[in-house]
Amino acid sequence: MNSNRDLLQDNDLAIYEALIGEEKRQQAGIELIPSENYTYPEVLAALGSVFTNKYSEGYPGRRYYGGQQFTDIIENVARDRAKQLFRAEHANVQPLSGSPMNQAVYMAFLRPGDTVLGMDLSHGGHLTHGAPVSHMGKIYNFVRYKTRPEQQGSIDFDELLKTAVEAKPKMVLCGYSSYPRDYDYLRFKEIADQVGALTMADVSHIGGLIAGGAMRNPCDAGFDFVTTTTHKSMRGPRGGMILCKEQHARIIDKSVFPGLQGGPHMNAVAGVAITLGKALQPEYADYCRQVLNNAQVLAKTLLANGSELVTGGTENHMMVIDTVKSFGINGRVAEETLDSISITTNKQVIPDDPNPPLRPSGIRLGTPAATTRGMEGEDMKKLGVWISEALKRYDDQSALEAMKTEVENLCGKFPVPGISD
Ligand code: DSN
Repeated sequence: MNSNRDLLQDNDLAIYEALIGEEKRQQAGIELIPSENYTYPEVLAALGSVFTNKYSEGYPGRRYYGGQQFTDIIENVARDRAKQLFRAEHANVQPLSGSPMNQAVYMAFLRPGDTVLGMDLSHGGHLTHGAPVSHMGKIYNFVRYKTRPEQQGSIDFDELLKTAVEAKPKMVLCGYSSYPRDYDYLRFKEIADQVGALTMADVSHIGGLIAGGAMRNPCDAGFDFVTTTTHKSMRGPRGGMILCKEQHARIIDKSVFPGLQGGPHMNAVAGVAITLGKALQPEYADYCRQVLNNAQVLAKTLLANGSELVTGGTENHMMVIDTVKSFGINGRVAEETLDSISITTNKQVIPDDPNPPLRPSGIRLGTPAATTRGMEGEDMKKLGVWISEALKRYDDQSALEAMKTEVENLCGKFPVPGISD
């Protein structure tokens, strides 16, 4: 019998060839975008399974369509594993991804015009945390707080308290997509309690690292809502989860469905269940520690070779290089230069960036994907030196070509999970 892949080759050559091209690209180079990872082969199997055929509006035991005996099993397993890993009272595993996940929380507990304290986008916050270009930023009144990049990116909590007293927010939101530090969640909670606000942490980037015990867990600090995507450090399929206190469970579930979404993607929910099962294994804690160790080595190598890092270093899996200050090139040129040596990163705004988002002043890098491939400290040192050399010699084609060969030789030793020869 033909494999699914043979069928694809026979019946849709354009898509087949793009798939083969993407596999070759992923295998030949290294993924250093901090929000990306290589998922488990078991998750790829679930994503391509018959669960994709099923509509499952509602929740286990309370569905609107028949035929749910197996979808109920996977959703219950996913919810139980999520609660166990995060020490959460309730878990909703249906959000299709990060943005709807956050919208479902806002729409459940805020009214249009309500005030939310959220981290400024250029300081590392996310679009859905109130950036003026997002619909969320238009519906709610986001008051932005900033970090102190020159003081290791710390948050000025005295200032935050003053802002909270003045703004009287309904919700205090923390979380980030480009902030290389950890948070003191208890301080956020204290401030929220002082002004009677709800607390929400969007830990999408570090959800996996929290599940693996390598970073602080806002559920332990008594946050009302903790949201996380499942495809970043967690290594799962694309999706989102909302963890909350039991007292909010009914309202959150209603907000996800029927409030915001229709049928959940049950093939992805199966993948989330598998991913959370992996995160419960002892090896997963080792993986998370190695992600952080690799980030330390990469950051130190970059610093030693001429990079200026936003906040001066990292406490998590990511770092941001100010490429304008360090090498006199903007983030777009830096991203393209590294692409040309098979190292994938992304251009990134830095705090209060004077440059626009498509030509910002930096790039963002992270270690979850490289760690998944089995890379360790010595490999990070090599990558750190090549990145620095490439950014210094961005207009030297022959030097870049030589580095590309070295990068691809290294990557050849670390197969991408789920891609066969
Ligand atoms: N696109 C994600 C990231 O790269 O951080 C956030 O949504």
